[in-house]
Amino acid sequence: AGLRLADDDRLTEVTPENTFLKDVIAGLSAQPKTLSAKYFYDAEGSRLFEAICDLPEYYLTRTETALLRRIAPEIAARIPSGAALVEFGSGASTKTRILLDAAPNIAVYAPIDISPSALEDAAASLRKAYPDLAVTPLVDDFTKAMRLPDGAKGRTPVGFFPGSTIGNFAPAEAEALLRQAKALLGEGALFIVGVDVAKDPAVLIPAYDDAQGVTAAFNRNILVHINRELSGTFDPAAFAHKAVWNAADSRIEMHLESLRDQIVMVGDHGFRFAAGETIHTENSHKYPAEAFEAIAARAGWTVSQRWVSPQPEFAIYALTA
Ligand code: AVJ
Repeated sequence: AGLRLADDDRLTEVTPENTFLKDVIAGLSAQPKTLSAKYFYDAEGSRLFEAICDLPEYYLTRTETALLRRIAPEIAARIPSGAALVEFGSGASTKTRILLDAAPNIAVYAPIDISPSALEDAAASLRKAYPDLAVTPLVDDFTKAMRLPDGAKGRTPVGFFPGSTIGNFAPAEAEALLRQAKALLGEGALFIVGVDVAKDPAVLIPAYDDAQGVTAAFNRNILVHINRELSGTFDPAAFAHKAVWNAADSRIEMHLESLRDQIVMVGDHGFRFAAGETIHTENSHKYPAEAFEAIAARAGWTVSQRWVSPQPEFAIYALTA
């Protein structure tokens, strides 16, 4: 259900639009109002996210990239020849190239992403840069993907889940996701997971509230996405971007705060906002190493190795099933 399958170049759009609508109606009917972070990633949202990755304040991407470059030979040594690299939430597939360069014995690259445009662009540029690599993308919500992309069949799958994307999920959801990934990748599989580490809020807050306002535009773009796809009437300028550190839950939260009393339509559903009322749009959980390792263990994985960058700390884990 809801699978959007890739053929050779164009990815066909068979999104269950009503899932998006149902989720938005439910989220805006809840108290407090909430929207799922996965709906940031239309074409513009994917583009804005790539711009975030280059911001001076957003240490995550450059820190993880530097760490991955350093440890890539160690990871490559554990990847069997002819393996299929399966990436969850692959976006522009930039970090993937580090693994592909270090492990030319990877035969298949099977990325899963919710954004057809991002996946198409990434697949095209990877096919060009790695002519011997089979690239078999799958457009899907990776939390719902019940099967591996076609190209991974009959190959040893190696999972790759970088970027601290897992931080978008609450600990119990992260555990369920890791358990599902284990079922998908199978017994004996290697799973490489990148996770941001809890640190001083003075470092965290600017990473999610940058001086140029790119993150603010990314946050508001979820409203533009709703307007376009679900006939919404949001005025994005009537919502302020907020990034807050929730110490009790060890997470950065993003919210959109209504700047006035207003009523917004989504299709034929109306939603009332009081001035100051917020929509909770994202959680980015940050884990001390022991906390993440406990979750991975509960999900049935063995933590076989952990690498942590110098400050600002970012962790990459090698899990084995
Ligand atoms: C892609 C989920 C890892 O939480 O840091 C970046 C998304 N949100 N700036 C993150 C994001 C605001 C990002 N993840």
